[in-house]
Amino acid sequence: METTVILLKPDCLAAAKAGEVIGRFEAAGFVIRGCKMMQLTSDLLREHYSHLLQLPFYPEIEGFMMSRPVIAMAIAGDNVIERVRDLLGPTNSTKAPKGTIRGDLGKDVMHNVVHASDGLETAAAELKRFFADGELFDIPAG
Ligand code: IDP
Ligand code: MG
Repeated sequence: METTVILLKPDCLAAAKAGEVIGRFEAAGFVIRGCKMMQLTSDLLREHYSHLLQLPFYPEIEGFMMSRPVIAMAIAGDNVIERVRDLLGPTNSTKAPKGTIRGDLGKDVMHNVVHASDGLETAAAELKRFFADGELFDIPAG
């Protein structure tokens, strides 16, 4: 059983779509192991998006991600990392098929509603980055 890290981004909360997005994860059978609201900081984002730091639009991404608090979640299930990425669709919302979260709710490549871990190693690193011991629970499905 894998666990992945989700961030409901500022555009998701601004559009009052948190419930819809969480509902899609619950409908897919995933179990919520952790959930909290947080104001992201520049330091945390520079670590989280270290693969984008050199890009000219990095400051815009940081500004967007700090523009209001986000909801961080840890959700678990079989193959959840890949399956959640499939539910999201590609990074660019304008290229995401209808029926995916980004295709239905996203605006463009930056305003794309949800972050999700992209592999086993990043999921492990992100769990440590966003959740302290005691903030993650082992909850049986069903
Ligand atoms: P991902 O969120 O689909 O894993 P990443 O390449 O890891 O995509 O990029 C992280 C976030 O940075 C994206 O979700 C998006 O918000 C933003 N981003 C990525 N590429 C661009 C771009 O070309 N222009 C503006 N923002 C971008
Ligand atoms: Mg990514």
